[in-house]
Amino acid sequence: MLKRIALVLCSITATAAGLAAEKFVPNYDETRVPPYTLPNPLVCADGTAVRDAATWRNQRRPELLELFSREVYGRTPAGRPAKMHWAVTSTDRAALGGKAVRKEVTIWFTEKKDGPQMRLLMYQPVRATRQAPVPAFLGLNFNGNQCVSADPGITISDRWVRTNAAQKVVNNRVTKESRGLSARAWDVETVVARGYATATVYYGDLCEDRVEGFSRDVAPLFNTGSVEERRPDAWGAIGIWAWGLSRALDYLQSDPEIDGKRVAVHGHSRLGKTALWAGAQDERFAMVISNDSGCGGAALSLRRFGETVERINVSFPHWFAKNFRRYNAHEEALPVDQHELIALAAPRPLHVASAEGDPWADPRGEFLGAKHAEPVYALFGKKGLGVADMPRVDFPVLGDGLAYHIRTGPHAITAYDWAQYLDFADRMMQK
Ligand code: GTR
Repeated sequence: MLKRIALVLCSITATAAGLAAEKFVPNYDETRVPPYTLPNPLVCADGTAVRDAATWRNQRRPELLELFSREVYGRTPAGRPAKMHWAVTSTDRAALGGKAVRKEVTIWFTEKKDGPQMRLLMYQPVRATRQAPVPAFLGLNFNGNQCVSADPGITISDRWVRTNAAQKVVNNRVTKESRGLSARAWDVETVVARGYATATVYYGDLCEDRVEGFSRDVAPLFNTGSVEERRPDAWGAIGIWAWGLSRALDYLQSDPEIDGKRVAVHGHSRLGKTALWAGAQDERFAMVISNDSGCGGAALSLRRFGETVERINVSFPHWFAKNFRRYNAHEEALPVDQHELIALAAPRPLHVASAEGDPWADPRGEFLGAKHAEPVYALFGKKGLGVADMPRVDFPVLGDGLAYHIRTGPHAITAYDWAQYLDFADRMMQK
């Protein structure tokens, strides 16, 4: 009997989830965006108006961080584990045909060499030295470090990878043919030629991008529990990935050839959401870049355009805190919206990018996310974007503290996007 009830319950839950997904029709019509009032980043919970940078820093910023931690991404454990350590496992001073230095570093999160760990891959200009350390870009990758360049010297990931025929992933393992398959999205040679190092880690080293990921690597290290059984404010995979970015920064700040005070964190799509959350929490990041991050990233949730809170929580139950599900189809109850996530980077430079062919990520919502962060940048004497409305496609706005562009083409990160990030970084980080 009990078994039968359990079976019936199971099938009801499965049907409910199926129905929720099925009935979801994304809105792509601007005239059907519901009226909304954004939460004001400049009013504290006790009603205090934020009129200066000190009140922002001491009162409002911590409040917003707490709300994003508790209600959206889940709580991040503080600092680095006591026994975390690393080793540079290979260095090639004549990589990419002599144009770059390649390093591989393993970062172990405990004292155990067979415990949770991540592998960082880095290219830096040959001219980077202890005397003249270079700024760097840091981002997670989707398919293993070997995807970012065809360089045969990169160690191939042996980790679980989402099956993706285009990326030559077979049975959740990458093949040798996956070398360099995302090279266009990383543009390593251009970044290095422009005088920056570029560092990356496979996000699956931290938490596999699936519900089962919570049973290995970083999640158990902090007794997170399973996706469904964790505390309502426990972190989700985005939180874990963002934590990994901070641990990668720990290493970069120790590398004498890198200027650890000038490291930009970037990411595409779900990893763009991750970069924003990492940059919001960890003020050591000097610049933040969100490429097509969409819902739960730079796009305003209240617009319900393209992907919505409900849709993302149903499709990816492991990405956010369980608390975030309370706002499924109830965005109006959210105590924060994503412009406040962007504002948490202030006064550090932050660049939001969209693609015209990516309505799912709500380009206008991403623009407005940056636009409505301007009042916080103003507290620091920065103009922000400095434009009243969304710029035309392929007309980037590199402003004062904030930048935005929308380019032609699909959901992706391209050489065009990199060109804008590099120009903005030159202005903001090379001064
Ligand atoms: C989609 C998801 C988006 C975005 C994207 C990606 O399926 O709905 O939120 O993160 O994946 O990461 O490529």
